Amino acid sequence: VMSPISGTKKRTCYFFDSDIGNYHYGPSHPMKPHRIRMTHSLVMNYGLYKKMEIFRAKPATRKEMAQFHTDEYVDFLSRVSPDLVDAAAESGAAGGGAGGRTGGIGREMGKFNVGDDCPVFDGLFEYCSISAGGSMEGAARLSRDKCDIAINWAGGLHHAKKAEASGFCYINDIVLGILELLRYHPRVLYVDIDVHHGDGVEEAFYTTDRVMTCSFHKYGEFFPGTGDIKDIGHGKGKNYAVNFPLRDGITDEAYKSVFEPVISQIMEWYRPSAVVLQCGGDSLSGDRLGTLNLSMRGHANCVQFIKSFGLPLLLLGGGGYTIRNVARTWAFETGLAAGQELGHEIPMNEYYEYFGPTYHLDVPQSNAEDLNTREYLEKIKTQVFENLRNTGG
Ligand code: TV7
Ligand code: CA
Ligand code: ZN
Repeated sequence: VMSPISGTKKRTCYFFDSDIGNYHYGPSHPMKPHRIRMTHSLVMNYGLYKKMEIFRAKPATRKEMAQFHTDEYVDFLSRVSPDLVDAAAESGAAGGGAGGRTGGIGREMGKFNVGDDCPVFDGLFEYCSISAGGSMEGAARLSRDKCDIAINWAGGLHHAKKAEASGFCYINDIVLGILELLRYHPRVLYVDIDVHHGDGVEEAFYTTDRVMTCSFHKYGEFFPGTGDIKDIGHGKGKNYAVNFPLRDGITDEAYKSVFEPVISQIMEWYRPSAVVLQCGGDSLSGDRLGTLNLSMRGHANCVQFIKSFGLPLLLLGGGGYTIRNVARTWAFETGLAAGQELGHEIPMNEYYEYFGPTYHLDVPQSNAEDLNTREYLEKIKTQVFENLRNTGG
């Protein structure tokens, strides 16, 4: 007997482009698109292709990207290349373009915040097109009722702004996906479990009540520095932005104790007709940049809980810098979406050596101290509830 909500069979569409793993931010850069290819290898070798439809999305065009970004910024991304940057550096134009014979590429890089966190690399624009194409096509298939859950692990690049790159993100595939959903859905809920604040998505919809954004993130001396509990939206959007600031070391149990009640209240009061979940894997225990302490199951519980509401759901990637654990978790979450719990033993696959010495699927919690006291979490939760009550529901 199937339970009416969580047991209902879901039609899952999964987007993957085999080129994605070939893009490199640079040798010491923590962002590794290769982890998406590792995830895909697990997904295939666990046999999940039998449970879902797999697509290679049409790469997003400049025109599609310009539905959110400025033409000028999209143009720049499509033009810039490592060769151009090197040429500018040689002619002395990279620093500010004073003697620029190369069209002031250095000035533009400064203006669009392209440089160290967001470097220019080979194929940058194609990489952006693949990421955004998956989220847009996923959203379109959900809107046309071609599936119940759409997955794009190459998406989730939540820091990108209208005319600026930020925090390893250039094109905001999430905003583009939500804009697609808004063509059919009156209200879209965006939830962000990446350890960083989902600032780009929040900013894009800060003054509208048609999108509610909700980010859980480490707050306090941590990138990007925004996401205070007091930031709740503006104008028509007042009370439609939710921020849950966290301290280091939150565990599965503590995270669940705030995530589930907050999401339940939002569902009850906001009544969205579609949901986008950014599943950044840097909230996992042992992440190279993150400082939280979620196990794979603690992270995946968020996916399971959101799925249980039975709304059209777009699942996206995001951060995640201990790549073996990101691949494990996103594969497991793909299984949850497709209705198959993956077994404990990692199956043989092209990247098997990454998963040693255990060759097990789980990402365990550590014994790190949890600086989120029960009182602290209760206080933040109560304040979030008070803000929500003002939405008039
Ligand atoms: C969604 N943290 C993105 C998260 C973006 C975080 C940052 C780095 C970093 C960049 C590197 C690098 C790094 C070991 C880590 C204030 C700065 C400090 C650049 C060197 N190693 C997501 C962005 C964050 C780049 N940025 O949410 C090249 O860490 O803190 C900052 C800003 C200025 C710039 N410098 C770092 O997960 C996808 N960057 C090594 C090489
Ligand atoms: Ca977040
Ligand atoms: Zn992050």
